[in-house]
Amino acid sequence: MPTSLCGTWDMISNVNFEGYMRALGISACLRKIALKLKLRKVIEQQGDQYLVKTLSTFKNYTISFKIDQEFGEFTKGLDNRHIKVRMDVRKRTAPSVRVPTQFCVAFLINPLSLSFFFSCLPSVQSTVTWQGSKLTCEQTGEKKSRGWAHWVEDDKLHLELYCEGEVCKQVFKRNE
Ligand code: VL7
Repeated sequence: MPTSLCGTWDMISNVNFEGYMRALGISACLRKIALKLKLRKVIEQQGDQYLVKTLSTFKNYTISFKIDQEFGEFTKGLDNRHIKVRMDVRKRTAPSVRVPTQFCVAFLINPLSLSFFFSCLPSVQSTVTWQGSKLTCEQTGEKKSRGWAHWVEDDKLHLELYCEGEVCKQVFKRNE
């Protein structure tokens, strides 16, 4: 079993966050704010279930996942609107509901309900696995080669964030 990543970690360095955010399509204004942040990671684990929180004075972002199990990640407050609609339709177990055609049409042409519908779609499909001692995540979606890797080295938490050839390297020290 690799070294535990659990605990509270405070950022001590952040290299090429700018390039990573640009690759994600984050606006210049938001990038400027984000660059000034000292991020904190809180990692909790119960068996195969993980909780990873990224905290800052500006925004927080939390994901929870099981190792080797794909999940729809909605990157809320990060790059939100990058959508990949998956074409594989799962077998329905619940009984289907019939909705009057007029209602469907009204719903579909209503910009409010449309934007709500799209805001509920996950931005990426993510899978977290152990690659040796590195906890790695592959984020499949609109952006190519997107993901991240976490590992502990010299009692520091390391994080590499990838997107379309850009690599951001962050290092965190333990918060006692
Ligand atoms: C999460 C942010 C830039 C938008 C605000 C910056 C707010 C604080 O994916 C990440 O962590 C993984 C691995 O630990 C777990 O989710 C990094 C921060 C990257 C991307 C987007 C700029 C606006 C940052 C939430």
